[in-house]
This record gives sequence, structure tokens and C-alpha cells, in this order.
Amino acid sequence: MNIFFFATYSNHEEFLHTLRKKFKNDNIYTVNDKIDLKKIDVAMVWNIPESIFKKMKNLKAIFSIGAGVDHILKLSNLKNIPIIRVKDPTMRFRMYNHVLSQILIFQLKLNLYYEAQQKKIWLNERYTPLNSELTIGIMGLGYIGNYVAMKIKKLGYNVIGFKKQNKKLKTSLRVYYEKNISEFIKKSDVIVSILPSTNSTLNIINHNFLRKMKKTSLLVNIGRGSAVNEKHLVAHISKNPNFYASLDVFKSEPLLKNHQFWKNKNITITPHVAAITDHDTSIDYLYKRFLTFKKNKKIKSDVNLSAGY
Ligand code: OXD
Repeated sequence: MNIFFFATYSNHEEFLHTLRKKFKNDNIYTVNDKIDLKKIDVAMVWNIPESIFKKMKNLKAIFSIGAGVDHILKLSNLKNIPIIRVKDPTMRFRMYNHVLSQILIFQLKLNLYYEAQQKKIWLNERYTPLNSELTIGIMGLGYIGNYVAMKIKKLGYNVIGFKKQNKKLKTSLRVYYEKNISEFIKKSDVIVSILPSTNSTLNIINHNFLRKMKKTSLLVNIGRGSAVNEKHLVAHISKNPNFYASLDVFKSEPLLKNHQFWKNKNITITPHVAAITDHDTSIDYLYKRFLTFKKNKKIKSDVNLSAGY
């Protein structure tokens, strides 16, 4: 089969190298090859420009080489081409590690001690809650969210979930939906957003949402930056000194040099690294799905176009 690879990863050359090794029975092309794009069967992409995509008139499947598919959904003329996303166990384990690290920093008040150290202050002991005293609210209970929630629950935290779609989910978590979102927000000491970028999640974490959160609480965003109204968040923190945010994703990435978030001591910034893409395991996953596709000549899309993710 003819595969076209495009990625805006800084290490895309290494990714391509591993991909070529694994897909040795197929042809992998890039923008550097002179190929008629009408001959491409499968696109394996991250942030492909519309101008290239639209020339692949005979595509049979699109593989996202990351977990998210929003970079594909913004392309026009997707028709009904199946879209496959990476479901990588190492990626969701990394997400869990990242979330746990941010919960612990908040729970153990490590920021306070870090700040005190800068000023050579020996701080008095502070009360730190036990796991069973904290409620962690997870927004988005898909392949990654549900896993993170269950792992955290095993550590003795109270864990609740929120889902946009009112579709029944097999889970032992208490799940909240749109109609009782206020209850979900008010109960949580830490809210972790793993929501995808869709029309219905745009700015869901806005002034209205934030003012319902506990005065002393933490917001972690590892889903998509579009879920947070950034101006509302800055305004909220200015009025609530014990409110913290740990953000891995932003409306615009890389975060602009003059963005207000950089200087805010209640905001922790990580540059979209909560779960880096593991080349070997994600390519193994793509290969497995690709082989099934090659054999059966069809593949079930991972994306529900009407739900937008
Ligand atoms: C993502 C990824 O979807 O890094 O954000 O895979």
C-alpha cells in the first residue's frame, strides 16, 4: 500500500525511521518524494496542512499518529474516510504519572515549601490531607481518562467522573453528566480535564465553572487547551490565592512569550508533555491496526464525526 507520512513533531525524522522499519512491506512517502498524491491509500499524520491533504483524493484511511484527532477533524472534505487514533498503554500510564505528580504537589503543599526555600524560610508544619480526604474529579472518561481515574482510585482517593455524552459507560465510578455538572464541580478538590477539543467542550471551564470550584483547589488540564477560557482563569486566580492550575495544553501552542500564564505563581506550565508519544509502542499499535485493514480491506473508524471526536 502507499502511505503518506507527515508530522510536525520536532523528532519526526526518528519517527519516520522507525515507521519505515516496521512497515517494510509497504511504501512510505513524505513531502520530499515526488509522488502523485492521488496514488496514496493511507495518510499517517500529525497536523497535515490542508493544501497537501486535499490532493490525496483516493484515501482509504487516515491514521493519527497521536491520541488526539482534532488536527484531522479540522480538515475539510473528510467524507466518510475512517479515522484511527493511537491507543497506547504507555501513553496513558504516563498521563497517570503526570496527573498523580500534580495531585501530590497540591496535596502535600510542595509549592509552598519550594517558594519558602527560595527565600530561605523554614516554614511551620502545615496540615496535608490524606488521600481518602480528597475527591478527584476526572472530566473525559475515554481510553485515557477512565484508566487514569481507576489507577488513582486504587490509591485511596475518592474519584468521580464527568462525561459530556450521556452514553452509558461500564465503570465503577460515580459519573456525572451535563445536567448535574455543578454537583461534580462542587464535590471535587482537584479537577482533571482530559476532554477532547469539540464544539461542546470549547471554553467549558469558564468563569461560571471556576466560581463553583472549591476556593482551595487545583485544576489540571491535560486534554486540550480549548476547554479552558484562559482570561477567566487568570481573573479567577487573582481573586482566589489558594487556587492552582497545572496546564499542559493551551489555546495556542507553543505558549506565546508574552502570555500572562508564564508569570503566574499559581500556574504550573508544562509544554504538552504529560504523555510524550512513545515511538515503538505507538508504531506497533498503528501497525496492528494497519495489518487488519490490509487484510480485511476495511477498518472501523475510531471517530464519531457527529460527536466531533
Ligand atoms: C495528543 C498527543 O493527542 O500528544 O495530544 O498524542
